[in-house]
Amino acid sequence: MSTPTGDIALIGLAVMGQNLILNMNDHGFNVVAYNRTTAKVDEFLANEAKGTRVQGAHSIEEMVSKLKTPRRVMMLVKAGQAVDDFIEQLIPHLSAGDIIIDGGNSLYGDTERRVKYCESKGLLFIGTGVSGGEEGARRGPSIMPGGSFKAWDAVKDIFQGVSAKVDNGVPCCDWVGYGGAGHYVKMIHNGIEYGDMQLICEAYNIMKSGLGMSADEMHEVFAEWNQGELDSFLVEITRDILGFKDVDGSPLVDRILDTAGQKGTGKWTVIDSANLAQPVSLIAEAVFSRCVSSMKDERVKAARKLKGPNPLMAVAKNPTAKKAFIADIKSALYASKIVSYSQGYMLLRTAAVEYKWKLNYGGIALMWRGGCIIRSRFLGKIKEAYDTNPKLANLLLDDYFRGEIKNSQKGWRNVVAAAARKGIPVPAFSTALAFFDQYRSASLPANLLQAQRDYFGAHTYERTDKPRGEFFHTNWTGRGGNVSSSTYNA
Ligand code: NBP
Repeated sequence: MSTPTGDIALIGLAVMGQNLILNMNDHGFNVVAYNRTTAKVDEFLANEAKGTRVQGAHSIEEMVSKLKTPRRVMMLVKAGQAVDDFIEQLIPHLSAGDIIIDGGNSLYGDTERRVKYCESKGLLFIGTGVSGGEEGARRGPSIMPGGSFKAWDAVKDIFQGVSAKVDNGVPCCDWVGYGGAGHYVKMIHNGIEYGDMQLICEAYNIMKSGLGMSADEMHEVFAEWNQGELDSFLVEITRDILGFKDVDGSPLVDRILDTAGQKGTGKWTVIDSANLAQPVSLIAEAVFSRCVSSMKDERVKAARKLKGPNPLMAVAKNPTAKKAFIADIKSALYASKIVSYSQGYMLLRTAAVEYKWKLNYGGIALMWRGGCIIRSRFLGKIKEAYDTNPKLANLLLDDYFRGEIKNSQKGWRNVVAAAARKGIPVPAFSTALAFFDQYRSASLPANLLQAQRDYFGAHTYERTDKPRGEFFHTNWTGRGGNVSSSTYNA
């Protein structure tokens, strides 16, 4: 048998797998390609991979036999059972110290389990987020690896080599942490992506419904926004989408049905935020907004029966006032985005404590700065904030972001108020503002809430005139007993 020459094997020849293989090949790595449906291996070798050094394999055994040791096998397949099935198929062919890598969008809890399982078999396991879609995989994605730390040295050159680079060559890839940490960070990335997309859609909707603007006019606005602090991949593609014409020359965006799909990572972020008691309200609104959008038939029926104000705003007719209002929309988008990232980082910090990960928050911002869907200039500022103060309790308290919110606040409030008056839904702008106002409130109406809980369920309360940790119960009606409920938070 000839000496193995493969640096890494990649299972899964769909859009991500094929492009990542070609990217690895460009960087000098010898990749062995395999797919469940093996006909795709032959198609790939005969077409996209023609003329490269990529090798094909038609069975797991053949694939493994072509790899140098320690063997590195990466999967880019549908998350879930397919990953577990491949692990089972791989185990009999691998030896101690070999590395299995899952680059799909797996749930972090599954990755935690797989790390432990593979380590119990003497193998190493990495669960890594790979973001950037087709273009990222081909030209340089953001890569967020976690799992068995012992495997990092053996994959670092490949991962950092093929990843996106920022600031003259800094890779958007670094070790995240043990167990499911890499996939967790990717999940938060996707949740934030949901939030960013929803915020942009709300800005678009106010311009369209409230100001009566055409796709071409909005194309100009997004082009301008992309020059400043909102400079980001998602604002850039929104600019291009709004300028894109259908075959008859009209904007294609106006012909696209308003029902959004989702594949789960936003929902997982929200579920975990609820489990960890972290108010990630903006991502939650983004997930629920997709749910409402998908109720198209019901909405069409409701639109005939439930009437609200005419959405067209008076400022739409006055060019100076319109321009000023567009600037306010930009402020609302920017301030809400700051809140969304603050909430995402709150969840990351709590998860790090709960799941015992040592996360580098500035490093995470750096990984997201290039290659991935939420890449932006803004993330450079987040990195600076955490580099200056790695223990920063909340991004909103950082001097730079505090200043930015201060400057944006008037416009932000104006937009939320105007949208409410005109019946234009802005769930993400409004929840961001509500959170901001709650977070900066030294006192909230939860005193009344505690009284209500104690009234009907004897759940007890603490008093402002007594030390924290002392709990009281009042017999509010004179009919209740003196027994109180236990005090705990679920
Ligand atoms: P898909 O998510 O569409 O998965 C296609 C691959 O999964 C094919 O190789 C297919 O094999 C294999 N597969 C399926 Br489907 N069911 C299988 C099963 N039961 N057993 C074994 N193999 C199975 O591909 P993708 O869009 O390239 O994404 C790959 C991974 O990367 C996913 O986890 C995805 O969530 C993640 N991701 C995707 C993107 C993106 O923009 N598309 C971005 C970032 C991350 P077959 O050819 O035999 O059907």
